[in-house]
Amino acid sequence: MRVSDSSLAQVRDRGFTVVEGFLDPGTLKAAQDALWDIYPRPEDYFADPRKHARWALTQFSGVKLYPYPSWALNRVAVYPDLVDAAERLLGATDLEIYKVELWAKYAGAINYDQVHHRDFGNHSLVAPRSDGAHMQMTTIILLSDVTELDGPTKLIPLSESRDIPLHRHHLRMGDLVDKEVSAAAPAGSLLIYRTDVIHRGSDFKAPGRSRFVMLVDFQERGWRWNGKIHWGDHANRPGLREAMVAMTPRERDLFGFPPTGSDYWNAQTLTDVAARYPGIDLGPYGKPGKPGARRGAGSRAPRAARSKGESPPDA
Ligand SMILES: O=C(O)CCC(=O)C(=O)O
Repeated sequence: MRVSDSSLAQVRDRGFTVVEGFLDPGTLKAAQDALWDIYPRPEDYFADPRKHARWALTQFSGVKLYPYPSWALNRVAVYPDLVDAAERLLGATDLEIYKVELWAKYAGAINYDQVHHRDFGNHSLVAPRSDGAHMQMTTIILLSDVTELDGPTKLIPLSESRDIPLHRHHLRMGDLVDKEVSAAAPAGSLLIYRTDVIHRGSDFKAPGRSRFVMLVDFQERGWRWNGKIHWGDHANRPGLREAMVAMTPRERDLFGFPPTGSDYWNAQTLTDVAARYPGIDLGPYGKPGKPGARRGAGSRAPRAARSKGESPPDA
């Protein structure tokens, strides 16, 4: 579902919004089914929690970084309406996905209550601009129903926190608890929030409950003091190769893959990248040639020489 302008205005003004029915039913069902390649099904977990102790060591034990073994999960991060919302909220098309995590929580595994915090503390070296310029867009996509019993995210509207200096990104719980808005919503819903919004994860309120979400964070490329992950560090992990093959050039670009028209692309790189990602369609980037002679480190031709001798094949 396309995120409405009024929902995006709510992110700018209140700091967050919840969009119900965001994922289409087919995408949601396929992603839910694929969760069990990674996590114990709730009935298996609760049959004997001691057998699944690895998910209960800390409240972050259920966090799994992108990529995942299946396209059904990997595609959620580049869901077209999510990318569209990021472009419209951030007012830019040169975007990057700077973090994707899946997070499973099981009631009773551990106490999932968090202190109030602002996410920029570990998404940026500095502080967000309060005028919203170059905002980072953080999201939580619900892959299971999250009722008040299921540890919903609790958020404080910006209007209630304007007097709390930004440098305080972790706060002891106080009167703000009374101002919390719960992001309880059905599976398939999307929570968008800003990194200067005070919020917290909360614990389950009943036994036998579980919560599965995917967190996908976007930012405008170029502000190098912001970010969390370099995807090159994850390129050899299962699922990334298949994801790069399945994605469009635009979707790959969100992970830092060289875009069409980049002077990275030449006959040699087209051939070698095609060999690294069997099945990938590199047509939009140019025409492959014979593998080029490999240059050793330090022998990179200066830019002027490269543009003469190695112009992109479609240039
Ligand atoms: O799990 C949640 O609902 C929120 C988690 C969170 O805010 C965090 O870990 O920074």
